[in-house]
Amino acid sequence: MSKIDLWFGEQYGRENGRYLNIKVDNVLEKLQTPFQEIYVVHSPTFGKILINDGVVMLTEDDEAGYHEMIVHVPLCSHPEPKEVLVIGGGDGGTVRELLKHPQVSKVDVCEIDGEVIEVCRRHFPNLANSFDHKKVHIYLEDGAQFLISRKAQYDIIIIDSTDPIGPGTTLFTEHFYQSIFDSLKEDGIAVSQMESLFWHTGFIQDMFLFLKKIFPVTAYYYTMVPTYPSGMIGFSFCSKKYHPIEDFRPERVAGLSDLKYYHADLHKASFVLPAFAKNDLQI
Ligand code: SPD
Repeated sequence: MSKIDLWFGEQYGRENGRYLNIKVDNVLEKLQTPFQEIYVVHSPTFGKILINDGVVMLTEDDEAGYHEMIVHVPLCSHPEPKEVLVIGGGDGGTVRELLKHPQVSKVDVCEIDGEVIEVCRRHFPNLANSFDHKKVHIYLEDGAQFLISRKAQYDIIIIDSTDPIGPGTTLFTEHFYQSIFDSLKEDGIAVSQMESLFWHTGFIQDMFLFLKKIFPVTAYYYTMVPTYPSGMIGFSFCSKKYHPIEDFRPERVAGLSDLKYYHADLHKASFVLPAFAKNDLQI
């Protein structure tokens, strides 16, 4: 038994000294790609963990709450979600959930860092095996560049990105969301990870100032992920036509297999915000 205690702590300047410590019993892989530093470690509590540039991307134990909610909420709000684009999502968790919807005929994945996909194939086959499905097409490109030549092509776009720091910052700009709008069909829906209601309130408010200018329907919903900052993470729901509650199709949920987190009541409940957010954020 080692006398050395190894702990990982996510240090993230904007959070003013708060961070979660996770006990680690094995470092399984470390590599530096042209885009980021990637670690895969093992935790006795959370199983394998993917860490990009010091930020927890997923753990085996709690990834379902994130991937099920970033996928099933928009897909169960759209009458015919056939053609889907994922920007980021190199671990495969979002694609795994998309493939549970029989209506989906094509999944394009635009991931800037192909090494993420390879690392996840080695360590997270439960997620990354989804890339082998015949409906899935992988493009190793910058998301903003990829959108330029794809106008009005997608029913759903999911931005499964890292945090708005470093290279990720371009995925949280007004210009980028205008491109997302242009690449959606006339009734398309876009969903993106949108940080913590508790720790990033100013950031979320700033984002919604321009999201509301671009999209006729906008909303914020959230999920619980114990290993993300503050234990939760939210999503922006941006739509050209469909409303996430009024157009929700609960009958779809019964057809989804192996759900750990998402269900029909939770779909609706996830849009109900605490008083401080409802009153102050005006989102
Ligand atoms: N603060 C961490 C946010 C990470 C969001 N993306 C995770 C990618 C999982 N597919």
